[in-house]
Amino acid sequence: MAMGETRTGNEPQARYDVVVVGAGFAGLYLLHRLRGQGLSVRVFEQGSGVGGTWYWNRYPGARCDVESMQYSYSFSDKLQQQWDWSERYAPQPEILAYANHVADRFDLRRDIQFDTRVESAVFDETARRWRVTTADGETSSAQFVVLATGCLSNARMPNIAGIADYAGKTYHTGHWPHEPIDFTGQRVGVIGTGSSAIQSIPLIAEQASQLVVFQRTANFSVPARNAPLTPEDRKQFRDNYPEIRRIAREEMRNGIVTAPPEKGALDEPDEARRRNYEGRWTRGGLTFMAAYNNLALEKAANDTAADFVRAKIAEIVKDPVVAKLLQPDSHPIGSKRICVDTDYYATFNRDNVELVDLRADPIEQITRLGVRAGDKEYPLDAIVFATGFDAMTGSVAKIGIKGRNGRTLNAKWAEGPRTFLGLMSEGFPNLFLITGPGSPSVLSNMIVSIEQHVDWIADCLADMRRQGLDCIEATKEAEDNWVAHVNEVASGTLYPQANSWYMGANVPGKPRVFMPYIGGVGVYRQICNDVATSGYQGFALS
Ligand code: N01
Repeated sequence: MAMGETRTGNEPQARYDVVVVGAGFAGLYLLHRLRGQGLSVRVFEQGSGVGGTWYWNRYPGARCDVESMQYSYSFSDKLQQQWDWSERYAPQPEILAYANHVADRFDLRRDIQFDTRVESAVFDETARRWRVTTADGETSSAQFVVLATGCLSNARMPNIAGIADYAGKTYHTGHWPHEPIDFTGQRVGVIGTGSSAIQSIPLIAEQASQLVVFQRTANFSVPARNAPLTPEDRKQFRDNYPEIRRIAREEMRNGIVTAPPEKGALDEPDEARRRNYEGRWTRGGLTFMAAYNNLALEKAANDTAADFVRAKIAEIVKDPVVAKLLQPDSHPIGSKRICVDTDYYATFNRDNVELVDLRADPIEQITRLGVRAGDKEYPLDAIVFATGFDAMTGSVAKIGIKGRNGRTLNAKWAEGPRTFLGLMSEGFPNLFLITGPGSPSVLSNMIVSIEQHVDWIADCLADMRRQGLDCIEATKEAEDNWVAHVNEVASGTLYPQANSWYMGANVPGKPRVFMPYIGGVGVYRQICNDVATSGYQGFALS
């Protein structure tokens, strides 16, 4: 209960200017910004600590696929000058330590309520305030609610018959236990071959006596080439941070600084193109996809990169039958999030690793002993579900959100999420989303997008306060136009060709809509800034 509040009847137990849901990277920075503006803020976090995705995803090998010096906050120069990242790609424990450091450094914990799941948020049209109820029945009243719930935070267990009968241990990569798990001497099955699986499989294979990988769709992965960062590496960034951060925000499509490609893949002779891909493969990392400017746009161009990676897989994996199964053939490269690995494909050369092709032999059921696929039972001591998330909308959908006229957000989004700028949805006044559907979000360096949204929202609340306004809502017209624009931009790319979580295709029954905005973070930032400076065109303020 807030200081000085008393409880009367059906009155909410506490009043805040802003309730924030989630204490991941978005929630932490938002709390810092809003508190700096003198607002009363309460953050509800269902975990027992800060860090969001980095709090939950503790599976072996978990690390960020965006380089540490860029996957970090820019809002505090002292912080970016002082924090020492140890490796090119920081491992999960280090990113979590960084989130904890930020929470302590900016004294954030006193306004965060841990182990508290928000169950509902209901808009009271008379009071023009949100009533927020947590799972333990506590209620609070807030003028604004911000959903900083994360895009990949609702771990998804597949609906496979028999899971409850299984006698061994089960794990989900997105909900990994806090204590270290030792698979030494065990027969382990991993279901799924997305980024989480691709990072954890090589390490699990080193411990397990036998590892069975159940693959439904092969994925493209490029080597991370992770390495320790030297003091010189760090200095190079630190000396140039203002410019590096500016370029990331304003000039890059995905918020990661890299030399922008000038040519299309077919504008070069075969040999030059092969050298380009080879150089990027050797340097490692996500910038492989920045080799040419049309890889996400033209299938023939995309095929050149896909063929290059397929050839690499064939080179690395000794058994040609296994190599063939590992070569993706059902989606353009990059149309599903490309993976970044350390020794993923080479792991299949180990004697203790077996690949099961679920396209030929689908999982029939999970038995007491293990997994049955294609008439064969694989006895297992443990099963790791690396089966992904109900992405972008899943965590929002779990909260009972009711806006004007009692309409729920889930009902409104039944055919797919609808927002203006990914920031607000019409009919839900004073409810903001951070990195929501309709914004660059998961297609970008998340911290760049998080900081942009937090700054925009914080500035908006400050503007409203200055002007004596207390309510903001997206207009239907602006939202309709934005949704049409998001779809139009996506349809000009190869992305919609994949059955990806970007499309909601990994969740049975979820509408197939390309959720993020693919126009690029620079373009998007400019649009958001223009909206704000035009007096919030597309929003109704009162
Ligand atoms: O999840 P995914 P993820 N039977 O959805 C399979 C980020 N991330 O946790 O493709 C059998 O990608 C599914 O098969 P299919 C990153 O943005 C980042 O790995 O649907 N298989 C797929 O192979 C990433 O994209 C980092 O046919 C089933 C897998 O499970 C996102 O998180 C690290 C199945 C799920 O892959 C999600 O990655 C980790 C079933 N019933 C994650 N259901 C880094 O920064 C699902 N699958 C490095």
